[in-house]
Amino acid sequence: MTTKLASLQAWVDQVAKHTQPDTIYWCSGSDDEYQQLVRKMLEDGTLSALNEETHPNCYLHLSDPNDVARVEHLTYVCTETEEDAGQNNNWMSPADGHAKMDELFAGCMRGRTLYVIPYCMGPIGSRFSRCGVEITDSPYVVINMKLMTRMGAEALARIEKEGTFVKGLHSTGDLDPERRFIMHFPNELSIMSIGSGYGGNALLGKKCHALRIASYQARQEGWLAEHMLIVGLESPEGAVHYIACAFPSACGKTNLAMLIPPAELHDWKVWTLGDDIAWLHPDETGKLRAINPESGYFGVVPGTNPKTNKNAYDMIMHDAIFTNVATTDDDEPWWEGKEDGTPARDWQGRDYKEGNGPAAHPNSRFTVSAKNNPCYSNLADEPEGVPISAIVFGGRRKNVAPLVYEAKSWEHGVLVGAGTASETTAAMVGEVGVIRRDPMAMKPFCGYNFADYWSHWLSFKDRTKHLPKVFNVNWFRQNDDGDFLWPGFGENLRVLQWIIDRCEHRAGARETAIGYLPHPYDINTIGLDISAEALDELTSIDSVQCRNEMISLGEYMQSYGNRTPAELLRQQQKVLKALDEEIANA
Ligand code: OXD
Ligand code: MN
Repeated sequence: MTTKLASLQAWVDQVAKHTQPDTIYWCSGSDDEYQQLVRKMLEDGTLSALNEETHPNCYLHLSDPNDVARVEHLTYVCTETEEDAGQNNNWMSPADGHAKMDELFAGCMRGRTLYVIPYCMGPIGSRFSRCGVEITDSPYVVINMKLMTRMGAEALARIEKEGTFVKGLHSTGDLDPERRFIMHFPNELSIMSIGSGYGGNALLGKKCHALRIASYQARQEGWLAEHMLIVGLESPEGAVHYIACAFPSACGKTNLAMLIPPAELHDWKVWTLGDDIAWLHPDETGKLRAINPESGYFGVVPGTNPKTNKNAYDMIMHDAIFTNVATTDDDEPWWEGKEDGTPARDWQGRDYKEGNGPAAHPNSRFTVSAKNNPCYSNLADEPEGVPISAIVFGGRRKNVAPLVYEAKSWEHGVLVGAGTASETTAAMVGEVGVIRRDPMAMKPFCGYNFADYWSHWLSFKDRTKHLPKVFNVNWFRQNDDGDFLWPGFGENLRVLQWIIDRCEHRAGARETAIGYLPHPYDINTIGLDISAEALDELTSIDSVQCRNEMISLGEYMQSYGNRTPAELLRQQQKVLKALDEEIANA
């Protein structure tokens, strides 16, 4: 396979000339090709086979120990001016970015195969989908891309018809963190990544294309590319609502997207559309429609068990790639929180010893096709996507944020999104558990200046008639003893039920300075073991804490200078004033 698209052929030729691979291979995306690559990697040790009886067609990849997470400090957005990238991104001029990357890529594929991967983000036939081509020297990337995207011949046919595509060039290089960079050139629709074989740094369709480049394109074209799961909730009466939720990395998006209703809500059905990324477009009827650009899941493994996420647990029992998990004596994958089996070898392939830290890396991952998911929505391949009833923001917060609240308007909802902050997790290199601002859960992923991004969000007020309602949730609130107040997981459906009922104008709430909060009795707690005190705490706010939070959010937004939309600052002042009144009247 090659291509009849001259611009694509010319780019592949030029990259090959520069990187000097031994061979060039155009990926067809076929199952045979996947199997052949797996066989090759089993032979050279890139993969090892897991227990064929308990985990058919499952493989383990152990990455270099210093290449286990996204590297935000080495990730750049190369716009013409530094202001266009914003302080939310590392910036380099396009000329400097190219010079640096050209030097690093020179001859880097010697002795290796250059794989050309045409892919489509979103259903092949959807007007909302966008295509790209990733060139990589990693067969591990190829097999992951096969599960995560619509990859191969069909995508190539669309690319040849359209004539445009995002160019993604990747090489694992020598895995030296000193020579590791992930650069984005949004004006050229191109990405260059070297020195890492890890997921978000190397599977360029995901964070690099579907979020950073796509968010940039979405602003130009009038849509939104967001770090959101999409889930369909079908009530016992058969009404289905689709909601899109933006939570920072490793805060439970995959679990929520595959939620299993608790016994008392067994007559609800939950359908997964996506677990990480949503592309939202206003449609002709004034609604916001969402597609999931991905076709698989690259999820955090630790903590997955039949109680926390039975759907995920079942779907990774076959045809899955595991990265950086531990293994048992009989080659089953093992991770902290699996609650079955004992580790024999850790994520570095060493004999497991307690003093050596966790057996599975905290950011160990599974890759599976979405088709493995028992609650995969049959609308996930629908070209027109699904209409969104509610947008939900959330983070991991010990205090301040209540269990759930509803924004008072779209503009206020944008402020709520901009105020998202969360304790950091192992998904990125750096300290875990410190609070950081993560507006709309897009801090690592917005391909341009956040201030312009907030203006873009606000502009939807005039773009479409029936905007979704906006909510905020926090499953992670703790009491003074450090115990979680809310059980989370499947029980979160009770909160989603309130959200849907608010959309249907049939649930109660009380107005507070920060938004509409449920009364404790507005949350369905039938059969739930929760104390009245816990529920009271979850459904109330500490106005002084909220005031401090609002002040710090104001300072943060103002640090973006005069690009920060005045409307957002007006919304912040409004909430602050209402909090002042609440405090004065207390
Ligand atoms: C992810 C992330 O891998 O957000 O999805 O880090
Ligand atoms: Mn993510």
